[in-house]
Amino acid sequence: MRDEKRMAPVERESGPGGTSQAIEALSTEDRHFPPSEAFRAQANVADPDVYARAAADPEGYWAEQASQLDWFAPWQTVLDWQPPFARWFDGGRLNVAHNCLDRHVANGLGDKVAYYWEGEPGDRKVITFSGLLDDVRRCANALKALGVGKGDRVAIYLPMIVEFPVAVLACARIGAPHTVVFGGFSADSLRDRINDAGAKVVITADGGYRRGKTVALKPQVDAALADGACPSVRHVLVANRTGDAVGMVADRDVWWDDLVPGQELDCPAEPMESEDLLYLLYTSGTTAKPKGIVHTTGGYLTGVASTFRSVFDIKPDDVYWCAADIGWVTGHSYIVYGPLANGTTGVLYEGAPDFPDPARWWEIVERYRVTVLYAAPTAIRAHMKWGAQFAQKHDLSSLRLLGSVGEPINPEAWIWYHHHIGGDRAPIVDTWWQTETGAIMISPLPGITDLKPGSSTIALPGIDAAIVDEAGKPVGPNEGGYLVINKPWPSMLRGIYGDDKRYRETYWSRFPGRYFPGDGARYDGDGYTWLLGRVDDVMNVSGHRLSTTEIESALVSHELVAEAAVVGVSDPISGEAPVAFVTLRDGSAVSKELGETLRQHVALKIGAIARPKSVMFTPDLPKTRSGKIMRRLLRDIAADRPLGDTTTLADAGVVDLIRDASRSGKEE
Ligand code: 7RM
Repeated sequence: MRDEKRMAPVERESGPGGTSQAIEALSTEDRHFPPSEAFRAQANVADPDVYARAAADPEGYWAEQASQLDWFAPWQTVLDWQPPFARWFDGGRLNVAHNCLDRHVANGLGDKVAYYWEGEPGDRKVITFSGLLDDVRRCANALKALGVGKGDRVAIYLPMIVEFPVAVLACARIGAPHTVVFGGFSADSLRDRINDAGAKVVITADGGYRRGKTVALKPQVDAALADGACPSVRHVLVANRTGDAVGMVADRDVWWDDLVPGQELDCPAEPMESEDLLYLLYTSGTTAKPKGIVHTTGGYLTGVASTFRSVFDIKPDDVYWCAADIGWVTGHSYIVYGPLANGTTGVLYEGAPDFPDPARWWEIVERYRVTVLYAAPTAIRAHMKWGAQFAQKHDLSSLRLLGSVGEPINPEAWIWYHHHIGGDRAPIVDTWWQTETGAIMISPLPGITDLKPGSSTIALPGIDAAIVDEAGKPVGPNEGGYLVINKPWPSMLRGIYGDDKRYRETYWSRFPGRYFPGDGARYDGDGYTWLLGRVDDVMNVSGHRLSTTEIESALVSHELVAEAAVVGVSDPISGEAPVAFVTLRDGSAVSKELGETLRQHVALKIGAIARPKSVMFTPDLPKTRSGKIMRRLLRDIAADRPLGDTTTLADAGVVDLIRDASRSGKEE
């Protein structure tokens, strides 16, 4: 189970309240940050006309983007749309690894750095485009030697080491779809994903490093495969990372270092159909079975390559760092495929942001002169909590653009990021998208869009988004509703692996013919998009709609608060009431008075209706391994219900701490 945010929206009992009612909690955020003249003058996309041009002819716009890739054979049709099934660039043939590597090497970029890699213990590697291409060819030949052919699925369960992008690209090179399982997932989750995908080979490592310790991976694979639980798996390829002793099963397991380095370099890239499967990536729903999100070749690469260029304003000498893990879609699209398709130099970092101390990220930015940094709000808030002094010790003047992804970024974190990291100079692109969308959908274009802290601004060119009520009618400004996407786009999911029925029901049944991502949103008077969280995170208090996000934002705007999560609990009078979980900044003391102060603070910022019923102080918040706050769990704690599945907790101990705090009556 990944995340409460992945709950199938159709399973919600009631909508986000009367959508005709104006949202009670209007943001008071009205700061504007227009692009500087200097930024605008050099931006990749600077002509606002691009939106109108793309809207007038979306297929033409996307065909233009696709034509920037290298195709072995041209497509015959741009789009074949049999709702809800899309085919993009049918008839076209291409190879993703060829586009990410071979064509750059052929264009004289072989010696350009593809990745600066840094292990947590401090070991470093520099890998060029031609070096990466050679490694990918050898790994691809090793996979062939293990019996993997075109169409066979390969599971990848690796730490953030160079072998990770190598393995992913080797699969793409030979047309073997990968299914990456984040290294923090349990053996049980790994087994379910391997079986659903029917993977023939598993690529793993002995282990990886996290906060100064090794984390075992191969033993988890052994546990997943034990007692013949994964009958499709023939071999396990094991990268050498920690040197920790692991058992190797005869005839099944083989060390990377024994098999890969000795392979031939000759390995032509397989010409793939545009709609051939590139990868599966599993994401949880409300039912126990995770959904295998299907991404194909031509449209996906078009989407990630194009948005990477426009949103991050990427230039040939940029050094780009996405501080995510390749195990999540952010890493697939914006560590591997989007950057490499553009021939961009990237940074890969293996470990924790606070090892050996909270200056680690800023040291990395300074060492490699990182120009573009893409991170999650939860990480930004962690840095806020640790304090700006760690960033101040380092030269961050190379940074010219910052990105945010994964959840709404509260204005306080936005301003902190902008000031302390971006030196009040670097624009912030707040990018809304999902595993299912494949690529960024709603985001500023940094040379065009005025920024507002906390708003992901407007849908990108070629993306037709709307906010509608229960009946599918567009809502007016400042009336919350459901975010929908009206037209197909190239990087959209093609389905849920092996489950067309669930695909139709989850995404296409609530608003027939339109894609429903499960998020609530509102437009402000300027037509800017404010994401309100998953529709199941929106509360209905006395018939008024309240966004957990806005209450959290209000709490975090208090100087003593580091992080806050708000959930709705049922209340006999108001229907639902907000309950807040609050982590204080280091050194702040918990008191009953402070709880009252924070309740008042929210009332002051948003309105009395939003005042939390109670405030519970916690040393930490329960997060999924991808860093999203588990509001479902908090809701259970708040209602003192038995806990659900906690396997995606970053630290299962946090739950006990919170529970203890709750039971000992520390809450207000
Ligand atoms: C990329 C990723 C998707 C869900 C999505 C939203 C939330 C992501 C933002 C955001 C507000 C953002 N994929 N979300 N980005 N909400 N502003 N910029 O996170 O599949 O893991 O999650 O995350 O609720 O539906 S994901």
